[in-house]
Amino acid sequence: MSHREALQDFVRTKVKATRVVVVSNRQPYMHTYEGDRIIWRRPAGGVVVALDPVLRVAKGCWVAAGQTEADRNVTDEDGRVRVPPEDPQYSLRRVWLAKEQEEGYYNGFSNEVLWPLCHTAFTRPIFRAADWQHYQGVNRLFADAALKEAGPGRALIWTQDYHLALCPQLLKAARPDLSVAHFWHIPWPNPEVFRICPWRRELLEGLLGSDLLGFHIRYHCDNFLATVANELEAKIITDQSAVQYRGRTTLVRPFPISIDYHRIVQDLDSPEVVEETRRIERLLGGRPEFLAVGVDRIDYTKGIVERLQAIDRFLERYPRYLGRFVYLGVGAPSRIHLPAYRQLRGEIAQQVEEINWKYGTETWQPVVLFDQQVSYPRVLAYLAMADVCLVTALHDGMNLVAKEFIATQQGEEPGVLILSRFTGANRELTEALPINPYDIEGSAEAIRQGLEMPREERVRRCRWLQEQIRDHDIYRWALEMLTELRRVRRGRL
Ligand code: GDG
Repeated sequence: MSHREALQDFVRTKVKATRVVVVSNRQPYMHTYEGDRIIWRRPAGGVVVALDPVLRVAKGCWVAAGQTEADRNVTDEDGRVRVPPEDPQYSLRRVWLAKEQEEGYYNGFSNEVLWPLCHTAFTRPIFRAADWQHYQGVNRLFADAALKEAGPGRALIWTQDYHLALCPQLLKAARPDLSVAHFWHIPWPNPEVFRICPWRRELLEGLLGSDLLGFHIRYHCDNFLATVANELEAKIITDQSAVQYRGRTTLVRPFPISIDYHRIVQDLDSPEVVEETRRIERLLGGRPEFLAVGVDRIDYTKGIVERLQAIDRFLERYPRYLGRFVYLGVGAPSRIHLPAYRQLRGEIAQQVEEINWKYGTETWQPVVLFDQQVSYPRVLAYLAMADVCLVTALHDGMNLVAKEFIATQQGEEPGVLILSRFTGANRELTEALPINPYDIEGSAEAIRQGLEMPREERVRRCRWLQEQIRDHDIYRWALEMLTELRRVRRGRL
């Protein structure tokens, strides 16, 4: 039985008497206008891939923020619409946020406080009392919508990420009988860092409303437990990795998130990916002799500046690659309203220009950068073509691109993954070439080593990594979380 079937089987047999509600900031389906016609799409992302099949089987509900006018126009007066639109199986309940709520809760508190606070990337959080007020208010909105959807009987509410840290506690306070799980998709910092947050106690208490709290790796769990020990009068049960606080117990466990490995392998042969591959080759004027690829949201945690510095150093140190090596970078712009992100985009553009000016010729540019969102088939095409994939994050909860790259390397000449030690993925993907992205010389050397690695070694490492990811795919992640939740709830899910 595949992990996907095992997950569906678990939901069908073990969760059958329970209403399942998933809560996340980002919605699994989005509607938009194309002319006067309403079309829909499924935003890319691991969580949607894993939880959509759970809800399809459970016939549950997903609560998320609506975004567009079309989103509003397809929903009923409670904000509900049946999805997937082509074959309705469960409801999506959209929560509507006013402009200033979005500004304070999303841009402000989530992305200018929690994001920099939890990533060691040396960007200072900006604490504003007004953003905190909005964060609290919006978390209440999500929790209220989830409670309505839970109905009066047995229910499991699965909340996601750093946008919704207060939800678990709000849910439990209203309904102590609910099963509540929360997954935190980014790192958890050490207590020294977290203690600068003026609202640290409230955030911790919010998360401790969960029965089960998941992080990607053990290290983040340990940091969380140490933070709780420092900040709250709570009992830490170390051997069970649990916290007892105000008469409740929260289990804290690692669940490394992953990808839909089989689907990626299958999609590689689709006409869309084949067409995109041709298009990219045309754009580059043929396939370069040595191709390095990077795919990221443009974010200061992804180490894009450091990656470009390493490429510069690599070309300086190994001039034999001049005219033969190309770095193709795809950077989807994100959080563009925030000054730190606008500044980063400018910095990257300038760096690319300098490198191309320094080494480029009339017929060859070493760096080609697309700073726009591209389609999923295009991402697969880029990754599949690469001789090396550069994942240089300064700090990353997991990093799915690393896993996606490995899944795309199905041919007889697999490429090499260069992977930052500061990603969660580094713990599992031990046959990648590890780097410290701050060490520019070391990264430049890793690029050379990756490009010159003998075929036999590339094949051995890649097949090992593929087996690892195939065995630990996104469905297993969801199944393990549900199984653990059922265990802590003593079978009462
Ligand atoms: C957070 C945590 C954790 C990127 N550009 C395009 C595009 N992508 C896709 C990638 C990948 C996803 O977006 C990015 O996932 P990552 O895991 O690499 O990074 P974050 O967005 O920071 O995600 C992270 C993750 O949550 C899950 O828990 O791993 O640590 O920070 O799937 O392929 N997809 C498309 N066009 C693009 O231009 N279609």
